Amino acid sequence: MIDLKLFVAPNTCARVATIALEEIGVPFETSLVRTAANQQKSPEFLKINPKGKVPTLLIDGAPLTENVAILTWLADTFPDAKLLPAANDKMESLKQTADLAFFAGSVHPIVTRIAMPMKIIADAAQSFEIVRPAGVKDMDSVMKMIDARLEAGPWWYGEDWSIVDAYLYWVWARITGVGYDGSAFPNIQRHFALNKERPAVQRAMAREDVNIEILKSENLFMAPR
Ligand SMILES: N[C@@H](CCC(=O)N[C@@H](CS)C(=O)NCC(=O)O)C(=O)O
Repeated sequence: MIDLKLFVAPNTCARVATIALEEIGVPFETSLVRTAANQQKSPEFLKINPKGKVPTLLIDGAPLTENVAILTWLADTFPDAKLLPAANDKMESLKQTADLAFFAGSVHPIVTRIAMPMKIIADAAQSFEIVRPAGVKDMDSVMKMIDARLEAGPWWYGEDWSIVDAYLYWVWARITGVGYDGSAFPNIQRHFALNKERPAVQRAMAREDVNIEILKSENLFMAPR
């Protein structure tokens, strides 16, 4: 059996890979990275992932980084879990990669501007007054497009759930968790509610809750704001 260890931190995009692993149902361990203590930039962690980011997946001790790569590897290695629809040809497969890359490369940076604006401008007042509203404006256009795509629904690819849906679940939770007004996007709201009902999503969230309690007990929990 493959030994799988996922480096995670609560509320981060590591949730997407955690959901993927829970959907697969394979045994795996999560290792909590204390971002408030900058553990992701510690020499020990940088030896594993020089980019200093979660998620990082150790596969039999060898690290794989980047959500797109981790999710694609999981989908390919555990096809029975149907993390992505079966692709009939290379082009179909590339379009799925494009969907994952869209969330990782285009949507995630806007999430950062909304949920962690102080990463863009350190000055707290300026980050909340300038960076966040600009992020919200850009996110509105993205969500308009996604809401239209989900009109037929219920999932990104129609009838069958995929890991792209977990990506959207994380994005939506992260931005609405800091006050993003999602009322104009009923299809995404419905999508989010459906995701919350999935046992794998609930198990992933339970893992996060355990880690949140650990961080609170160490005074290292940064509540979304
Ligand atoms: N491109 C990476 C982005 C990973 C990333 O930005 N992770 C964030 C959490 S959402 C992180 O580790 N932040 C810690 C830091 O930047 O110090 C991916 O898609 O996996």
